[in-house]
Amino acid sequence: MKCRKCGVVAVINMRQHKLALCAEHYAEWVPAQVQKTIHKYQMFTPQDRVLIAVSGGKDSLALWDILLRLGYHADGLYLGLGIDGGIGYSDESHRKCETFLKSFKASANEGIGNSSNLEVPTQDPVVADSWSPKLHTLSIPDTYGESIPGVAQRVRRGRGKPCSVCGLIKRHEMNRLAYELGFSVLATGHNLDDEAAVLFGNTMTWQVGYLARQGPVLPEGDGFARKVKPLCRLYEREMAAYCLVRGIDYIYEECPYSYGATSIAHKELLAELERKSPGAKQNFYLSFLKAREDGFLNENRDLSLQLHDCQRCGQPTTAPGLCAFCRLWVNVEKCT
Ligand code: Q46
Ligand code: ZN
Ligand code: ZN
Repeated sequence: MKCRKCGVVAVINMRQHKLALCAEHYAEWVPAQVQKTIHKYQMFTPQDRVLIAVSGGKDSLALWDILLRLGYHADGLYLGLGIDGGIGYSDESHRKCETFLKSFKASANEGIGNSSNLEVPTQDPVVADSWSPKLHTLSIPDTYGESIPGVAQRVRRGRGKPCSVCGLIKRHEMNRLAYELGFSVLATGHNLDDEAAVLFGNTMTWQVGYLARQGPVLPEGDGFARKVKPLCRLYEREMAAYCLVRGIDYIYEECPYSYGATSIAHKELLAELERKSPGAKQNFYLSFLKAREDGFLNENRDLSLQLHDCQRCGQPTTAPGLCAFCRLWVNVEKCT
């Protein structure tokens, strides 16, 4: 298989695009696709400060690399969850984020990586000169006195499987930190496989509320940063290939609690469909977005939700009193 652009040996063949590319052209094609997504869904502009939730995995580190190469002001946010799983999972994933930033800065100083062929958006020159990316780190056990698996052990919500409390805590803390650190946008590395699997799950049970909120952009609201998913049109394998061609070292191990998740079963089903019919996943997700845009879910309905300020942390919540995050910690304190 040869690169469509230059004819040398291709490193990836994307059957859904009928496109094969060599390493060099692939490393340029991916940021160009991401830039198109950012533009199409009006995610952010070069004037925005973007906070990326980085986990040390391939998607979030690839996203950080791409946004920096495109010239955006993007910092990383790492949340230490206190997960060991016999492999020192949290420590190792934190190290991968630190190593990424160090090597990105080193190669940027040597002028590697910021390909002149990339369409770099115009920046505010004052900010561009003085700005340099940072990794913000917050450890949940150090801040709140308990790790995620520890919280899950104590409260009924997460017994045996910490993902539910983990999701709740991560959402709350990412939102809080984006706000406190003055970022207008919070970006996550969800790829098309993730989004298609979530869509599949929500469709199986017709979760209309979730479907109405599932999209590449969740607009900002009172006390909520705008949330965006710039990789939502790229396949998971494409992100792995991007890390490979860019030399990004990421944590290969999944979180030890991810095994057996329903979303993994849904991913396997969709992968089977994709094998038989290249582009099936992409069609499923992008047609949904189109239908949503056309008003199929009457999106505005949910936006009129009445929000209250949580009495403890001040973040918006749908019920008066405490938000789910604060109720969780009150329960943990009760069980101490
Ligand atoms: S980190 Fe947390 Fe995931 Fe691990 S405990 Fe579950 S939700 S699987 S993205
Ligand atoms: Zn090529
Ligand atoms: Zn609260």
